[in-house]
Amino acid sequence: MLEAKLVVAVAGATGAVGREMLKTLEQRNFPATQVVALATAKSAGIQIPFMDTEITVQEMSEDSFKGVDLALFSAGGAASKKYAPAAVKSGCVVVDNSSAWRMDPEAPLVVPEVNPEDLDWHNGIIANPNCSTIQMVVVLKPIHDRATIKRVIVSTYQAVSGTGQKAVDELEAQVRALFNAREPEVNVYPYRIAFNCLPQIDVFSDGDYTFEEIKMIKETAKIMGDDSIRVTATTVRVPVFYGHSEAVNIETEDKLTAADCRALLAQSPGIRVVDNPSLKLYPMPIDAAGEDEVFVGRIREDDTIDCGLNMWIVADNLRKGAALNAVQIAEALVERDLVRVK
Ligand code: L14
Repeated sequence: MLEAKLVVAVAGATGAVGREMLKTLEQRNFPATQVVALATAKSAGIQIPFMDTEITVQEMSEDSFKGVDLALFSAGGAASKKYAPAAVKSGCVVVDNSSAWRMDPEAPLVVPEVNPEDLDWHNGIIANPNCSTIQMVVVLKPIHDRATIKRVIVSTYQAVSGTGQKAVDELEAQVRALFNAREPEVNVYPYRIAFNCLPQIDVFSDGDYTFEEIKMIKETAKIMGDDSIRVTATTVRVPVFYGHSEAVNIETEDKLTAADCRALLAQSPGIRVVDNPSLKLYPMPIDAAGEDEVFVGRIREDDTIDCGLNMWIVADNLRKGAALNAVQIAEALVERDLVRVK
């Protein structure tokens, strides 16, 4: 499908998302002639299996991007701020998974099913949205186009893998400790996550909202290209390893019945509708983990307002929520001839 042959770098290659990026490039047969794995000095020398060989992780520096056409970054906000501009200077296009550039007016914030046209005005850095935002806007987009969304109320149930491998390890260790009547260690989150829910993701910010909630609100407006959609959010960490879930209430201008919404979403890109109450079928993180689509179910009309819908949206936060969306952006850049191949 893709003609170009590119030199691709993954910055933050040993992290949970970085590893998923490499896996996704491989699985989707991305047209790379060479893949460079970059990380901090601590991880340099680690071998990562890729295709039928292994690639050796190199320490990232400002010189790492010479000769690289496209870089996928998931090395944290500080590394993105430091190295993405250096990469762009050496002629590289960057798809960045941190929150460093998302609200920068110079950087498009893209979900390919929603706003691929925003790629056209990139200046070298394209931001990959927050995981919870991505899976929500994939579903909001067709509904907005059909019935005009006025307001969204979302509550999230987010997996620990979003925080990284260390949080996956901590949940497992805490469960083991509790089953062995030992005191669980708490390092990653402010409180124990095993058998608990934490109504805090990221730091507290304006108006006592968390930064995760603020990201969902602001990023949705930017991706949808519409400030008139009002969004409010409560983001919650739950003891799930992989897969974020969201309970979403949507108020629209025009009436959309639950049946029409189900039919609309079933034929929209990137969505799998799983919604059959009589068979007890609905999306769950254990089913979405490892999958590419955004799963939607529990679609019902909210009869407390004239035009309202409730639904339940689930996706793999490391795939569509991060690595897959970044690779889909890369594919769209190649298709639109927006990478200057050296
Ligand atoms: O990309 O789950 O803005 O702790 C930061 C918080 C990703 C998820 C981002 C988490 C998020 C992360």
